[in-house]
Order: sequence, then C-alpha cells, then structure tokens
Amino acid sequence: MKHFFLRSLIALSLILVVFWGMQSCKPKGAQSAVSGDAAEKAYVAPGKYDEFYDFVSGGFSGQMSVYGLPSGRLFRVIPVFSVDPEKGYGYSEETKAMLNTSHGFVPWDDLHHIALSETNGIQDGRWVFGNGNNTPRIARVDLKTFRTAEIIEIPNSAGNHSSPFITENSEYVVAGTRFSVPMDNSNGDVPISSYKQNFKGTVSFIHIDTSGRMNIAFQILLPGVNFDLARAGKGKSHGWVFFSCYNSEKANTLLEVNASQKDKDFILCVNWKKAEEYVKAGKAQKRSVAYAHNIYDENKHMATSEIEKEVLMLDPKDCPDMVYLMPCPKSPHGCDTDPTGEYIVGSGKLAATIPVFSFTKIQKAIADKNFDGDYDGIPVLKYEAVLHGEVQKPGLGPLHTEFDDNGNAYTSFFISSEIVKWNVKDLKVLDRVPTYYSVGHLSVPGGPTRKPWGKYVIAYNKITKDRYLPTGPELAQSAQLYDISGDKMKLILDFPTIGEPHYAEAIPAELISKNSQKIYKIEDNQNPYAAKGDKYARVERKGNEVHVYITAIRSHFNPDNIEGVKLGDIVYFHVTNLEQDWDIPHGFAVKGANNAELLIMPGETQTLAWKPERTGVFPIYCTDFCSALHQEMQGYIRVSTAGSNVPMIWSMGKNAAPIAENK
Ligand code: K7E
Ligand code: CUA
Repeated sequence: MKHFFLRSLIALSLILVVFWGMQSCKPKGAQSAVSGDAAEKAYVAPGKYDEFYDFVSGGFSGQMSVYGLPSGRLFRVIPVFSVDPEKGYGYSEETKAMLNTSHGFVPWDDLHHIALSETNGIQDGRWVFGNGNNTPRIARVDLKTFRTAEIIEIPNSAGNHSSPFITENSEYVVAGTRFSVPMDNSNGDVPISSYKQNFKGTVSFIHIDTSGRMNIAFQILLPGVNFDLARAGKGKSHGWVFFSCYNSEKANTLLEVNASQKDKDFILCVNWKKAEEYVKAGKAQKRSVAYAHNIYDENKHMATSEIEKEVLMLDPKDCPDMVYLMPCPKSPHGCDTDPTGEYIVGSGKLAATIPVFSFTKIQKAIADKNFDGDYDGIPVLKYEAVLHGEVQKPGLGPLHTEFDDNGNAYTSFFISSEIVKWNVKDLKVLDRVPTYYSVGHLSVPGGPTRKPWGKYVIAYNKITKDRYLPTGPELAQSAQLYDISGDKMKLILDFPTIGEPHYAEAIPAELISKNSQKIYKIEDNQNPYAAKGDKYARVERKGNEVHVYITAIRSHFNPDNIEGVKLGDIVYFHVTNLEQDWDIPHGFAVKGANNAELLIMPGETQTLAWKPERTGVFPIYCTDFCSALHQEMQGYIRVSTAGSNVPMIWSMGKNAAPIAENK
C-alpha cells in the first residue's frame, strides 16, 4: 500500500513536471516521451543497491562525480584537479603537491573525459582516468579508495582535450593537444601571426604500468591543427589510435569562420605499435621540457611532486608508416570505434551525414598507397577508399557515438536535440528520441569497450531550460536515462549533475564494490608526522614552527588544551585518526584559519597549517558527526604575544600544572 502511494507520488510529480513544461511552451513530445512504467524502471528501493556505478566528468568543476544507475543517486564527488574543502583536498599539507604543475600550484581545471581501465578490452574496475583540459594534465583515480592517486602534466600541449582515451589492455592513455602552440623547447615569444610557421600540434602516449603508474612514453610532432577527441582501436584494430582534428585551415583567429572553410578535416590514425618500434630503434629525439608528476603515497598518506625534464618526440618525417590522415567531413568532434574494432565513426559537427570508416579498408588503402596527396608530409588516405558508408539524414550536429552489444550505435545530436540509434553494418536509422535539450556526450555502460553491457543510454545535456525548478540565472546541469533494452529507446529518468558533465562511463557495480577499501591500517601508516597512539600525542616547537601531534578517536582529541603558541608562529596540526572502523572519519577545523577543514580517514594522518594573526584562545573541533558525543569532540589552543613567556604546555582530560601567570 505504501509502495502504491509512493509510486502515485512519483507519477504525480512526473505529471506536474510535464504540466509545468507545457506552460513554458517547449517542443511537443516531452510528455509522451515518458512511458508509463518509467518510474518503476528507474526506481531503486530504499536499502537496495544500484546496478551500475556511473563516473561522470565534472567539466569546469574540475571534479568527477559518482552516481548510481538506474536511480541517478549521487554517491560521491571525487576531487581531482580542483581543491575541495569538503575533503580538505588541496588544503591539507599532504595533498597540496597533487595540484602542483610547471606553472606552480594550479587549484582548478576543466575535466571533460573519463576512461575506465580495461583488460582485453573489457572494463576491469581498477582505475578511472580524467583529463585536465586547461593546464594539460591526466589524473588517475584509484577505485579501491575513490581517491586521486596520480596526476601527470603534459608538456608541448595546451588544452588537453582529446584525452585520456585508453587502449584495450590499459597500455596507454592518450593526450592530443587542442591548441597548437610553439613547442616548449623553443623561444615561445613569437608573433601569433606566425602560426603557420611556428605552431605545432602533438599527441602523447602515456604508458601505464601494472601498478597504475603513468609515464610519458613518447609524443608525436604533428601539424598545427586542433585535436579534439580520440578512441583506441580494439580487437583487429588494437595497436592503433584514432584522433579527430579540426582547423586543418590552421587559423589562429575567428576560428568560428576561419576553421570551417574546408569541406573536410581529418581523423589522424596512429599506429602506436610502429611508434614503439621507432622509439626502440632510437628514432625519437630527446626534448627538454618541464612537467610535474605528482603521486599520492597511500602508506605515507602524502603526495610528492617532481618536475620531470625530458620527453621523447617522434617526428613522422623520420618514421614512415606510423601516421596517416583520413578525410572526415566538416570539423569532426567525436571519433568512436565500435566493439569489433572494424568501424570508426566520425562525427562532423557541421556535417549532414555520419561517415563510418572501415579498418580493413584503411589497411588496404595503406598497402595500396591509395593516397590523396599529403598534408604537411603525412599521407592522406582516399576518402572513398576507406569509407564503409555514410549514415544518411541522421539528424543535425552529430557529436558522439556509443555502442550496445547488438551491433547498434547511438549518436548524440546537439542541434536537433536527439539520440539516434542506427545499425553499424547496414547504416540504417532504427529509432530516434528527443533529449531535453542539446545533448553533448552520451554513454552506454561499457559502450566504448569490446563488451558493452548495454541496457541504458545516458544523455548529458548542455541546456536544461524547463526541466527543473529554476535556481536563478544558472539552472541545474541535466542528465537523462533511457532504457535501450527493447527496440525503442524509452526515457525513464531525469537527474541533475554537478559541474558541466561531458563524458561519463558506467560499469557494473560488482566490478568495483567488491574491492572497496574500508580503512587504512594504522600499523601501515608511514606518515612521518603520525601519532599512532595516545602516548605519541605531543607538541614540539622548532623555531617558529609548532608541530602538534594530535590523535582523534571517538570522541576526543589528544591533546585538546594547548598553550605556548606565539604570534609569528606557524602551527602544524598533524591529526591521526586512530579509528579502525569503516566509515568513521574525523574532521578537524580551527577558528579563523585561512584554510579548509581536514577530513581524516580511519588510520590516516593529515596536516593543517595555521598562521594565527591575533592573540586569544581559539577553539578546535571535529567537523564530521562521528558519535553521540561528536559535539563534545573539541578543544582550545591559546595564542600569546610574540614576546610572551607562556610555556609550551598541552594536555587532555586534566588541567596542566597551574602556572603563576594563569590568574
Ligand atoms: Cu563536451 Cu568531449 Cu569536451 Cu563533446 S566534449 S560534448
Ligand atoms: Cu569526531 Cu565528530
């Protein structure tokens, strides 16, 4: 009965939303697009788990967020490229180094694409990678802990957009530069009008070892175009990566017009197995560069940042048979390979058809030297020779394509606001559904892999308009979930998202949940500032640095009364959480600190730096509701004048020995 009530409530709210939508006079069909059993299909009852984790890029929030599907419930925001006061990320002394770059501390980025690690072309649930678009970086998040484990900066790049797409055994993630720029080892101080002479593009191959550790294996020097997106080959095309590019006009101003002149731009085909051979044969040049490589050590609970100085650069001039260009109509955006690896789908965002290329035909055209001349010395394959066919009249403004496990493709159309389902072999359009509105990326669970899990397609829309209650000048970012288990796609849920989502990848929950870490073992804690028990709690002065080694356990800090700090001191609170139970973090904050809180996981040590700017007694407290007596988890720290002779004393549970001046 209760169940019935709940469903009626959901149905009623759907009707209300639709009614409200009608009033604001939006395209027809918004109501009929929702089928009767929609609420049931997306409904995950209280206490039940979702079937998939959905890792969604946070766009200009610089973060990644994790949702459950089909419910659309938000589980976690993982801080990656942006500071996050909720978790102390980028604020604690231990995490600051994660955001170091060759430009110094960069506390923000623009994260567009997600890549889940794969084994044999199937998602394996070990890591998820994300790209920093603005200050070129790639991050690796460990899916045992849902924490950013590593960030590597990409030199000779600006606007790391076609990134971080992954090869089928997680050999590499790739990074193509969006902006062509003067190379890092040159005098970059050149007139912008010398674009055609001085600006170059690169694509980078970042190797991943079995522990997940990244290193830049090599870069390839390319003409000064804009690289946009990429996908690795799989199955028969394993060993290749395909990058879409636009601005083959090499314009450096008003690209809106000047980069849309030519009928066709390109998809770059890179044979990375060949590239590996050239690197081995010593064909790569060493280039001096500077880029940051940041690693979070899980035992030390601490990040380190190193500036690396060299990169290997391959020039196609010295490396025949390594790269080819494939003409692709009108400023391609998405460039996606189907589960068999035979078909490569280009999506010209200004084109009226979707070209589908055949890997077999590409190989034949290369063998037959069936070229249409060259572009800056790189052979251009004949369009007709490599084309499998074109999807006719699919819609307006194709952007991205994903695949199901039945030989179908799903393409997003930004301008005509729809998802179109078509058959990869015969290129026939099978179905179309509207999106609300202007869909960018879409994603099918496992959709970029050799084994799509299918079941749903999720649209990540650019415009929300009337879908949610208004929230001032900016509306909620919107995602929509469609059931694709039948012949017809069915809209079953709208859910708001964080930042501006671009790409997302979903994976069966089981592949991750079984490995989820519960605590950090206190005996493995190698943080040099850890206090692994009450007997280590103490305060030490080193010049004007005061180090407070403080322990946290339900429901007190030790020490919780501290005196003897003077103006001009910097106080480092090294807080060790002694708990060894799942889901018992403690928080730590101090009044007036120009900083965020710390959030310390069980068994972990984190450090907050505080420079008091006035004398007085400052409260400290736990910010995470950890027990019935959480509100009692508090203390005081006294700050005296610079010249004072208040001795350094600390205590917990009793008053420190009375001192004459304490009247
Ligand atoms: Cu939004 Cu992948 Cu940056 Cu297309 S990109 S939408
Ligand atoms: Cu510890 Cu609240």
